[in-house]
Amino acid sequence: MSTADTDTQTLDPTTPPNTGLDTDVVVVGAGFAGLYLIHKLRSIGLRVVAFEGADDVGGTWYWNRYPGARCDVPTADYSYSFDPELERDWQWSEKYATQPEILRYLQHVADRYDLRTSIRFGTRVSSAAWDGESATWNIITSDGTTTTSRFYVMATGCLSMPKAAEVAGAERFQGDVYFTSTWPHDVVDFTGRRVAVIGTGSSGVQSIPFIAEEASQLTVFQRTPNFSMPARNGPLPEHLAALAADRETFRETARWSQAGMNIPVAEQRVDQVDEAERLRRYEEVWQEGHLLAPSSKFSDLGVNPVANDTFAEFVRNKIRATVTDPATAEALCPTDHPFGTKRPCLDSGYYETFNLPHVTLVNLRDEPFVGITETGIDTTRGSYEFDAIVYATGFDAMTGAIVAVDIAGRDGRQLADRWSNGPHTYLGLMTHGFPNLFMITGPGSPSVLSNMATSIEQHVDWVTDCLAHMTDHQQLTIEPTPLAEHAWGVHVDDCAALTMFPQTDSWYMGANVPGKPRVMLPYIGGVGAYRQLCTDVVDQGYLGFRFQGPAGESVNDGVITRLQPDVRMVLEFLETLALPPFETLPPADARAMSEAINAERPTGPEVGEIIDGTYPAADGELAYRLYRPPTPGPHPIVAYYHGGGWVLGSATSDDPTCRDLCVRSNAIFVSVDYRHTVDAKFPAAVNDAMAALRWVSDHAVELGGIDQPVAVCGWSAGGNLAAVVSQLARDAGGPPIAGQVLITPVTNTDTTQGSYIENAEGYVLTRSLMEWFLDQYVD
Ligand code: FAD
Ligand code: N01
Repeated sequence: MSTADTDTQTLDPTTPPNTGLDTDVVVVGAGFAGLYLIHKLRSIGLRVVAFEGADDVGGTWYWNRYPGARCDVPTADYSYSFDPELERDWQWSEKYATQPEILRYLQHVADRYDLRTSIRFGTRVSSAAWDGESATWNIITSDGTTTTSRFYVMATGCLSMPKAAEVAGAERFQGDVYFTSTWPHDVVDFTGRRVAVIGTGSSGVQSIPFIAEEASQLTVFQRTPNFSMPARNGPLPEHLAALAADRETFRETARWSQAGMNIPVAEQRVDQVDEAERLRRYEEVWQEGHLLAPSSKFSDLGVNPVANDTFAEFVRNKIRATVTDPATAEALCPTDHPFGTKRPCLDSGYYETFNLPHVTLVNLRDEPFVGITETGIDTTRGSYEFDAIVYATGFDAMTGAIVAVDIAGRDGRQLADRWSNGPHTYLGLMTHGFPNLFMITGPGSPSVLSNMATSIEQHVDWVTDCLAHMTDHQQLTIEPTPLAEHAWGVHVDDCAALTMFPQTDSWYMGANVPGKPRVMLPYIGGVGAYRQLCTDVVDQGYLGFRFQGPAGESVNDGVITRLQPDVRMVLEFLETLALPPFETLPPADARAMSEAINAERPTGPEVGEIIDGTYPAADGELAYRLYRPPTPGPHPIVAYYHGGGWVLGSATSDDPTCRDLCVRSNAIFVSVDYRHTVDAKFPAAVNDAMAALRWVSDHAVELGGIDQPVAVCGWSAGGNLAAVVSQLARDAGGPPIAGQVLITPVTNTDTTQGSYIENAEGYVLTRSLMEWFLDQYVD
């Protein structure tokens, strides 16, 4: 190790050097992740040097010492599980432990496993450069030292890079300034002082009631109201008893769960119960004090805006019932984003605080900042004088601490450049072009959408196993392939697209930092599913990774998953039914089987009205079913063609889908029958589809539609018909078509191409089934 400063620390003297490098692994960060990493890496005989900018261990829990700081994942879940002895020895005192208690725990862990000997405190990593010739990372730290290492692991935290005060004139203020994210170690006493808090995320919501207890006057500056539920903290959590009773089951359940903690996930949707039952369950949620309590009651709050709004309105009503001044209550009610798409909070008396006579809410939506002055804050409506300003304005999350280090990978490529349009990772663990660089809970992993203790342990275990594998196989470098990384990015986006997260400006989307690319940063497919994919990658011979060693290069290129989680769920369910392939049945039996499967589906949401009728098709009357939204009309109107390979299905076979489309798009859907191929081959279905389009267009106003062109929509074979009638209508000069919605349409009959090959042997829609459908449809 070369150094500009002679005062160097002895680093991990327990293992002798064996590579000519200063160390085998450089770890950055000594929070939950860094500490466990040091312990694990040392346990497989690797030399470790860790750098930590703080003076001590703890990470998040070292820096965020603001009044009221606690975890909001139950403490029993939010702790290490790797050592049963540690679990038995450490006794937590509350359901949600305070910052001092969690910090003491992490200090205890550092002492217990003698981790400090590997850590250089008060030392920041400023740059890191990969030398491809020697397969070495050169790490430069704030003390001017360069450390050479084979591997470089960033355990730098998802929420460790505070945002700057982004209010004009912030530097002018002459009073005291505090950031919740870098709170002083000395006691801060607000007694008798006029205090401003800017920001109402988790840090603001936790600290505001405590600051209000001391301050003579507290003014809260709120830009976006957040959803918060009472934490109901207490000394006797049932959780701790459950953990103590059967630790291994408790931990293993969390590891394979959706969010890395012990709470059941609901199977019932909101629309499957009546209003009284719904409100009863929401009241239970309110009493429970758990961030995931809502999703333990209903399965669709995260994906269905109508369902979500029932809970959002419940919370708003709680706020209205708590806050006595109606204008303040209304200002505190979140209305611009679905519940959960910005991180909700758990609080201890947050809303009640606004009933105190010395506490004022300033709604920045009504009166934006003009700027900060020497003595206070000016808004468009007035000037406020303060002795202290507290910024609870959050973090440059997930990527901030990583790109803050000047990282140059292969051929000098800068990480910040490579990620300029958003982070690119494989599994959130590594990024192409940066060999031997690992991230713990990096972007593209469940990380902040989970109990981070669980996710951190899983990542650390994976990385350690990987390095052990490389040692065993004499591999010097590892790097993900472009294909694997690209496909993972698509999968992360696919999962996010199923939810409402992308609609909301949140730090999950990078939207809280001016100029930051707007992409979904964490992976929302679930902790258990993610763990399985990481395991599958290894079991398939480190699929998607390229290794290099003295024996040469080995690449096992490929894609770990193409399936969206909802599709995976349906397919896996269908597989459990072990049904005969449709194409082995006579068409009539295939239809009967399809109807039997459909009968088992959940019903769709309530719509305003359903009308069954008939329309004049090409060769006689055929059935239709009309779905009208529950809102006042007239509505846009859509002619809908069901799926079923031109062999199966009917005007009513896509009932749940049509209900869903109707409610979500606020449009009338008219699902029409068309003749099946067995009764009448091509072009009978097309002729009927065209007749349906004409009839719906001609009767749009009568059916309750607005007097405008209709849209067409179809699923699968119905998507094909919707596309075909659009082209025919265009060529025939009408009817005019407002737009097409083609849901996984059949666009091509060449079964030697594209998805026919990719899914040839897959579930249900195999190439042989598609060929059977086409054979039935066209001679
Ligand atoms: P951190 O704890 O953030 O540690 C990273 C460390 O890296 C820091 O100490 C930092 O100084 C250091 N570092 C960064 N860059 C450099 C550099 N270039 N050079 C040297 N050192 C560097 N998660 C939950 O699951 N449940 C909760 O209840 C919960 N509560 C939270 C409460 C607060 C107030 C905050 C801010 C976050 C909370 N989180 C919670 C998320 C929390 O960050 C993680 O749970 C966890 O503590 C992260 O651990 P870590 O080791 O990955 O990162
Ligand atoms: O940060 P945030 P945080 N002018 O980004 C506002 C974890 N955590 O530190 O929403 C005016 O959530 C901003 O407004 P808007 C947890 O994961 C957990 O509170 O951008 N306002 C918002 O109100 C959490 O999600 C706990 O419109 C400005 C607030 O500041 C994450 O850390 C406790 C502004 C920032 O909220 C971050 O939480 C604490 C500006 N220029 C943290 N800039 C637990 O309870 C920002 N804001 C366990």
